[in-house]
Amino acid sequence: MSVKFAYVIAGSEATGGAGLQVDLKTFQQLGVYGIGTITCIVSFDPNANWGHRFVPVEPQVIADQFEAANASQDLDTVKIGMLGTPATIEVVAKALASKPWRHVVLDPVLICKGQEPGAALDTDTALKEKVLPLATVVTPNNFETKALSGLASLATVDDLVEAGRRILALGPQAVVVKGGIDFPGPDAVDVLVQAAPGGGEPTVEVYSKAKIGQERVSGAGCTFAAAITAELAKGTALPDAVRVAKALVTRGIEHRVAGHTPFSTVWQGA
Ligand code: PXL
Repeated sequence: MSVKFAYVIAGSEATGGAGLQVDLKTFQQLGVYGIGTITCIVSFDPNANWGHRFVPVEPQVIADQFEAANASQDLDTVKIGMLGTPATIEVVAKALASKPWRHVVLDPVLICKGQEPGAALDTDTALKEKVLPLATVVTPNNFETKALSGLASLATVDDLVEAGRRILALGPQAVVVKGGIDFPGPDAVDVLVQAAPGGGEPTVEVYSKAKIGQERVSGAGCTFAAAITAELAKGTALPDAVRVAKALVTRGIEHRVAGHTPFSTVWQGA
């Protein structure tokens, strides 16, 4: 049996509960060989309310990692996680455009606590213009969905679908809108909106599972997008990849791990 590879370009998160560490754990859990490129280093500060300390990796060092990773294996499935600065987005967009991909899964991590609001806006604009159009799948959370779609309220499944259609118009081939904990009602609802191959009406699929608790669990979004990436790397069709990812995240939240942090984190090994 031949080994399947999944590649991730994302930030390191020092407690191991989010970012690249979680992506690689998820890849392993789903039986694919993970290769990662680090874009930035986030070290929460236990002496400052666990706020983000953020250090970007030099653009040339990101380009070097990309070169090493892609020379070592024929990678065709990549997840993009936290990028963090316009300079990072520039180098990653250029690297992505340098070769064809079967799948580019974009987790559009927009706001990171601890970043300057002005810098964050530049970063959001650059992500929207330079990386979003390269994505075959984008997985915005509730907040990111509002930011990308311009919809102020996500109160119904129809709102999630409409937001997905609007984000589709920005260039990706498919959108998984995650309602998450902020979506009204007892269920965690995700909606897959996929462009039709011939340019007709987009297809829509709704995934719903009962919410587990009312607290945000760190690493859930990273795990979800990484699981979709791992499944796509294995050749699973997107609607089934989303189903597998949702089941894995649900199980990971049920078996979440507490620490000295104010939030618990997903356990990929459940
Ligand atoms: O969960 C979003 C996220 C992604 N990537 C990195 C992070 C975080 C949140 O803390 O630190 C590196």
